[in-house]
Amino acid sequence: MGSMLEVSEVHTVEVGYDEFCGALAARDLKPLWRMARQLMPETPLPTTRPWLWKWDQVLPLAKRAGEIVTIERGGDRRVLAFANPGLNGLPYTSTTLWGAIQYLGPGENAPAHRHTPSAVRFVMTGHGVSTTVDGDECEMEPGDLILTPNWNWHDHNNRGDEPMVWFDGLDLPLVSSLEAVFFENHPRDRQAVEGRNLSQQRFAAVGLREAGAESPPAHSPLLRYRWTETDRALASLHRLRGGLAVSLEFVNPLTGGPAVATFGNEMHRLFPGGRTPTRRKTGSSVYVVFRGAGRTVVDGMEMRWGAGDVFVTPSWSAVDHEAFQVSDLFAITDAPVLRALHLYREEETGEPQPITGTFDPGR
Ligand code: GTQ
Ligand code: FE2
Repeated sequence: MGSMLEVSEVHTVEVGYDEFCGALAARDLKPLWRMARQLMPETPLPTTRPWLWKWDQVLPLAKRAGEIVTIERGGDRRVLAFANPGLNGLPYTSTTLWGAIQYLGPGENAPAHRHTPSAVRFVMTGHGVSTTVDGDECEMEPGDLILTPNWNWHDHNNRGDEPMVWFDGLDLPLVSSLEAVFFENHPRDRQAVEGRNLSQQRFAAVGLREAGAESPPAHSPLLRYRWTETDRALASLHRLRGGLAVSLEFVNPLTGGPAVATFGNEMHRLFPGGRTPTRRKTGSSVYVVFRGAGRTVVDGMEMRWGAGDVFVTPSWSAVDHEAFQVSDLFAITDAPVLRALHLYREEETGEPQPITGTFDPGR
């Protein structure tokens, strides 16, 4: 074999174009002039499709998984991923976000492990479950948001007498595309518990924390964001602002930055009275309807939702919402990543977008 710098064969201008393209392919080269438009579209061309998963269709399947798939047989977790049909069979909800439903029956334990993708749990239904996060046993109630940040040990335990269903949000697709996924099983199914709801006790009130605590850890020191607080904050914000919608971001109380570095966590309260202004933003969002009913229009397609439904809006899609009754939507978004990389853009499109079709959940 000759040296890398040795030119073994020189094509002349007489060589036909097709043969030339074949010669490029044989050397693992690709000409930009054939793909410039796809590589550099004027505005983003997401492969993530707007999609909707109905609670009425998903919950029975999660229940059946609870009956026929033991935690051992299903691996560590009884989880059904919301797989976006635009992503070539990948189990991801958008190109950057993993959204899934997790079902844990009475008496069940999902064994302790840790991984570099960060996760959040947004509790939909059930009582009596806790997730232990690095020794802190975080109780879970409907509407609570529980963080299991990057490389924190976590195990889920149902000590109650009913199943719990929650939404899992992870940055797995992003961390996977960065080829930075690490995983480790804990030597025991359950971690030793240092205390219950410790992070909350250290942050007993907004803006107040235990004195003398260590300097900021790598992740939010608050691991459980209680629904009672979120609900109160939404109500107070709406008293102040009024309007069709108020939105909260879950933040790290030490830094004011995102609660999780790699994806945003938001809570939206929508009020009946019409459609919100149409907006586009870079980055995808996965919404979880906690309560209420309404519709969201994404690039002209109407998605009608109710409690427990999950839907995804792709990057740069035109989005507006309308609540038919007061509605609370939890959402994860990759906006913090885009912001950190100076890629975040947002605009209001002006006119309400025309509705060109309705998503058919019966498909
Ligand atoms: O509960 O630890 O949806 O590790 C995906 C990966 C949940 C979990 C998921 C996980 C978990
Ligand atoms: Fe996990």
